Amino acid sequence: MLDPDAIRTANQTHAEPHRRDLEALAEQLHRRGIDVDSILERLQTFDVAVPSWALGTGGTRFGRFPIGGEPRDVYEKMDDIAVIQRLTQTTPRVSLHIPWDEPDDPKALKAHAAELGLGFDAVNSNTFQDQAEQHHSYKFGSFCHTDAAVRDQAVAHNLHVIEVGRTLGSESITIWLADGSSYPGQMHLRRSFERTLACLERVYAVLPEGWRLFTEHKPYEPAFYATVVQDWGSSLLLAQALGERAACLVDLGHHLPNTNIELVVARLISAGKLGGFHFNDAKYGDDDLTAGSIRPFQLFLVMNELVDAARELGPAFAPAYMIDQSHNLKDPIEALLMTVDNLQRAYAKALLVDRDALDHYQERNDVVMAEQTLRAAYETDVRSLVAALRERQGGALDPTAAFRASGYRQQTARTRNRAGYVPPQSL
Ligand code: LRH
Ligand code: MN
Repeated sequence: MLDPDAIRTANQTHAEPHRRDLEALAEQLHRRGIDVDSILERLQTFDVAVPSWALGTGGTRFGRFPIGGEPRDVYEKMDDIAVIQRLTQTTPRVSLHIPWDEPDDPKALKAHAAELGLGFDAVNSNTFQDQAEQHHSYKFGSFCHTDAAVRDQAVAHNLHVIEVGRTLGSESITIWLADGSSYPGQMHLRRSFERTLACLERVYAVLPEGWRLFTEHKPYEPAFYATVVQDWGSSLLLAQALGERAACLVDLGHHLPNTNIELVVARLISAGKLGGFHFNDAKYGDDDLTAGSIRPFQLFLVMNELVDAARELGPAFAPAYMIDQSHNLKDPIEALLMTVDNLQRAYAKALLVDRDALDHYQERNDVVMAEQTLRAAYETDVRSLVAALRERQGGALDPTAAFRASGYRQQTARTRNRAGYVPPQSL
């Protein structure tokens, strides 16, 4: 658990400079006809789910550099996510990957999470790796496989994941398929897609009441010639064929260089098929870096499409916001604290866009004024605004400073490396 005084002490240190920064920003926004409290109210609606697979240090095939005090099981991952929620007040849900973080006792995990004030967002299935006890290999795919026995096994796995999710209180499943080929001629491009749709239809047919199914596209890796669900178009074709409770999940790192991702988001919104996000950032491939760390303007432009759509579509517009990152160099908790702050900032800047003015200039093709209107929001330093929201909700003005001051990582490095650890049993 995080030392309860850590936040209060750290906030005291930052109180005066924060007060002055917020005052200056409020005065500036007031001159622009923007009321800080109304922005804070709307910013408070933004929260994001933390992926269970990002609390331990990640790695690449070239190496992994573990840090002391990493969580040893899904219970300790919940403890770490609760620390992030305590500091940011913006991460009340967890997205679980199965079997990577499959609980022996989902009821016990749900109870443990509830004690920590956490719930569950989308569960994620995994038919991209072979598990020890598995009968059929996914080497040549899962839903697209030429062998019906492999497809049956993959469908059964997804139904199992949904069952675990139901017990945890989750209401959606994200299906990312590594399925594809690495050489021309290896795989029939249309039959593989049709087999994939047929398997998704079998999962969709038994989707519990109120559940949603998200299809996640990715251009390549581990397949290096053709990926069955390669792009947003393929994902949209699947979601439209499945039905109204199917939608497309946009992982920001799953786009070829120079793809206009905010345009992809706008298209999926127009189609009524934007299911959710895996937020992260990338410079080259699916780098899974800290969201907003490489292309903060692109992240702002994505948030701009979301705020614009919410203005029109109202509360019914509720994409699932989730993070999907791998932390090879940073302390995973610090990386996630930075991620949440970057996401809140991008969303806050999007809330500052003068949309009536933007509409006015766009409709009159006043290129300069339209661009300046958007940039004015992006160039606004909203750090004190986001900090004020956290403080107002009992969180930290500066989550990283409070986390470091708390000594939480040193404490887990001491306790989690001690032998004889037994995870909590079901009540
Ligand atoms: C695939 C992906 C997918 C997850 C995995 C951890 O690259 O983005 O969302 O299942 O990462
Ligand atoms: Mn993803």
